[in-house]
Order: sequence, then C-alpha cells, then structure tokens
Amino acid sequence: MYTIQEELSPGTVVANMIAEDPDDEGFTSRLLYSFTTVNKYFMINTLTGTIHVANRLDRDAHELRQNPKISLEVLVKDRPQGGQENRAQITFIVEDINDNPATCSRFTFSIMVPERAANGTLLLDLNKSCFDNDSEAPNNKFNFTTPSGVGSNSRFLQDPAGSGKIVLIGDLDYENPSNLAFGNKYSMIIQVQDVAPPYYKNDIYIYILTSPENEFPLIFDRPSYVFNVSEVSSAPDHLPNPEEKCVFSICVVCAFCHHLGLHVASGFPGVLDHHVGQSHPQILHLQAQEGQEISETIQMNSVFDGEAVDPGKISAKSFVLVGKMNIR
Ligand SMILES: [Ca+2]
Ligand SMILES: [Ca+2]
Ligand SMILES: [Ca+2]
Ligand SMILES: [Ca+2]
Repeated sequence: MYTIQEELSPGTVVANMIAEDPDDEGFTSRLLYSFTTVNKYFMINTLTGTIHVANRLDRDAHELRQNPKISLEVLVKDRPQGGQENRAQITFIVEDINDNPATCSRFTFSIMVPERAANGTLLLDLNKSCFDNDSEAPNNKFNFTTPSGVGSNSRFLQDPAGSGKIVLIGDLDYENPSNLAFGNKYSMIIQVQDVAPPYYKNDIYIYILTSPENEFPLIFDRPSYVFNVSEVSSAPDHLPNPEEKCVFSICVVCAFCHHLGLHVASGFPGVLDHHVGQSHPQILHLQAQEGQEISETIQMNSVFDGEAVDPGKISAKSFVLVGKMNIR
C-alpha cells in the first residue's frame, strides 16, 4: 500500500516493483513487467518495474474524489523463452492536498436594507455563496476575516467572528446626519480564507444601501381651513388657498364627488352645484393620505348663493383624498 499526494507531476516515480528469477542467480534478471489492470493514472517501465505517474491525479474531482484508492495488478514474466510468470497487487491511496483556495460564486454583494431594520437582523450569510473544492478537511475548511470599511464598524458586525454572517448592529436612520454623511451607503471588504496552509484568500466586496421608509404622517399646518366658494363660480385654476401655502392633488375615485361637481381628474374642484342630489354635503372633510399614513382632517365650508349654510342642517360626508399635499 502506497500513500501518494495528489497532483504529482507526470513522470514522477511512485513505486518500484522488483521480482527475481532464481534461474538467473548470479546474472541480471531479464524480466518483463506490465499491468493487467486498465488504468489511466500510472504506467510501468516494462524492463525495470518502475511505476510512474502517467496522468493528473486530482483527488478533488471525478472518481478520485469518491474513492482515492487505486488497486493494480502487476504481471512479471521471464524472458526470452518465457514460461514463468507471477502477479502482485499494488494499491495507491491518493492523499488530498490544499490546492484549492476557498472561493465564492460571486465576490460583490449589494444589499438594500430598510432604514428601520432591527438590530440583530442578518443581512448576509456568505457561507451560502462560498465553498472550497478540496475533498477533505481541513483543506476544504475556510473562514472569513474581520470586515473593514469606513463607517461600517459601528453599524455592521460579523457574528460570530469568522462565520461570514453579517448582522446589523447600528443605526441606519436615513435622516440621521451622520448617516447622510455617508450617503446612506456603506462598503466593506472581507476575505474568505482557507484555514489550512498556505491560507489562500479571496477578497469579497459588500455594499449596503439604506432604503428610506415612509415613516412620518403628512401634516397640515392648521387643523381647519375655510374656503368660500360660490356655486356660480367657474372652475378655478387651483383651490382657494389660504396663505398660499398648500395645494391638494386629488386623485381619489370618489362615489360622492359628482354631488360636489369635483373634477377629480383635474384635481381641482369645479363648479359647486347645490341642486345636484338631495344630500350634497356642504362640509367637506379632507384627509390627505399617502399609503397607510392618514393625516389630520381639515374642513372646508362652502357658501352657496352668498349665504353661509348652517352646517347642522347638512349631512356631511367624509371623503378620503388619496394623494399628496404639496407644500409650496
Ligand atoms: Ca486537486
Ligand atoms: Ca482549500
Ligand atoms: Ca485538494
Ligand atoms: Ca428615518
């Protein structure tokens, strides 16, 4: 049984088969050697019995990865007349060496993280993308170096150390000035490294981008506005606008809007006609809504035919206006 390393160069001598012919005592034996087993990895010198490497012995691929044992039978015959022969078994065990660096399916990762992600959130597990093709431990074991990157140390941690698991530990608040200073982008370099000599390494680049969240409700600057609109007015270019501060973009499909003559598509109220419908509201509650965030309600009293309407006699309806409040 011979133990040899993988990846020996073709031609390397790995064994010597020596047979003797008692008939030739006192003379140099004249014997012929050969393999009876078909194999691609070794060849034998017919005259000397020396076994050489014939082809690449890669312990990490193909059949040698499954089974590193190669058994061969050597046949020796005497010559020139012949007539006598013998056979011997020889077995090679091909040993793994650390000839493959730890590597990854890709070396650049870009991750988008919401600004309100909780501390302790696992952002990236590099183990899922990295591997080492060597066939045996410790040659196929690897770990990860401490990540480095400006601004990253206080926000991200490899936990546990060496594991390749990148965890959020800091504040990613999009509006935080110190985060704004980094442009809400952080870059890190980490290396995947073999644990066995010669400690091959590969650089991995990680980019973490913060995505802003819609975390604040819209705010009107006053809880109530009063607009006086005559029913005979033609459609204005824009809502009467106290203090010229706010406009409302109205883009809701509103079942009651026709009672008010609101031109929904245009986003601005048109002529208010109090003769349309029985229960046309005089008091319009406006809510600005964006996503699920609902703002305060404001109230718009309309005045028809020059007379203020008693709100107590009117069946007021509420409308939810989905859209944006633009502050001028
Ligand atoms: Ca190999
Ligand atoms: Ca390796
Ligand atoms: Ca190997
Ligand atoms: Ca924020």
